[in-house]
Amino acid sequence: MKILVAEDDAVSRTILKRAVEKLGHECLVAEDGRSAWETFCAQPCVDVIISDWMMPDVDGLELCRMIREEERGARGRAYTYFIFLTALGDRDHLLMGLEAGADDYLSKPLDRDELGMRLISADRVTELHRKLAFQNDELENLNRMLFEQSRQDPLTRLGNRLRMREDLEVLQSRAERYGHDYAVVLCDVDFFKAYNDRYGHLAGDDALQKVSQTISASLRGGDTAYRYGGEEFLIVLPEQSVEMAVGIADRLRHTVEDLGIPHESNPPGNVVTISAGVAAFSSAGAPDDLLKEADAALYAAKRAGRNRVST
Ligand code: GH3
Ligand code: MG
Ligand code: MG
Ligand code: MG
Ligand code: MG
Repeated sequence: MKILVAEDDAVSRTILKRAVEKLGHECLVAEDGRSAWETFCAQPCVDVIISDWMMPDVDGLELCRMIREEERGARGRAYTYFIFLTALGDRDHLLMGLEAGADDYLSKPLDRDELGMRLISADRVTELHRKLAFQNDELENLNRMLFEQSRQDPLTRLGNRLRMREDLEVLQSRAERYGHDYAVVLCDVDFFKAYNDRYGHLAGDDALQKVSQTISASLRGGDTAYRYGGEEFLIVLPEQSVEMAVGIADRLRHTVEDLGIPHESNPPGNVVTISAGVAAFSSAGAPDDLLKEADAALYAAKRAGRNRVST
């Protein structure tokens, strides 16, 4: 273990350091509370602090409180086992020390066997803390992973409806509060049922991946595509008017068509195409109203012959 000894008395300090090193530990020393604190802060990890009580400036009690405070605040700081040095008959100090967050105490004058045993128990406790911290990290990683997975569509790797909802809520409140408008484009692959019937479901999956990749690759930084449903994608365009969104949607429509994925039942070009409906934020509506509007526009695009953009 890495052990920091804080002791203002030079003789006691040397004796303690020798004893600690003889037990096979690494020993850092500080001649008062302040320099102990500085050493502690400069080290990524100190397993044990053995601290005298009476020291000039920052005493042992204050040092102990500072350490515990630091552990509560700083993320990733490992637990430091704190042992007070107490002179015989120092019961009140001992109680105050334990209350301040000390784990254990050592009585003065130093008993080497006692020191050895106290450090064994320190090792047990710090080991437990390390394991707990490790498991906590693992749990946090798992949580992050689950959070991401629950918001991502596995086939296209686009955000799913849940992520879309959350993002739209944020955009909506920004639009309402600060007047940052946004537009949405609802895209739908044309005659996709027929595509599956003709080429098979796996080829259908493949086409959806290609279309979604092409769409997200064609978007600018702030714009986002989501998988809205089966063969439907929603594109969210912050700070865009309807007119600009129509321009973007039409460009996307062309890009998908240019992929040239054969689709015999989609005349006249006989390649996979999309239709799109565009709607923009209006101060009156909620995200749902906007989606309804985009859906109605999409329906109009389908009725007008597909492979086109409507508002
Ligand atoms: P329209 O031009 O009017 O949109 O016609 P459509 O055939 O595309 O519309 P419809 O809603 O009738 O059919 C959608 C099809 O999309 C049906 C469904 O099997 C297919 N689909 C939805 N999700 C997936 C998927 O993840 N993989 C595959 N392969 N097909 C899917
Ligand atoms: Mg002292
Ligand atoms: Mg160990
Ligand atoms: Mg559809
Ligand atoms: Mg369709």
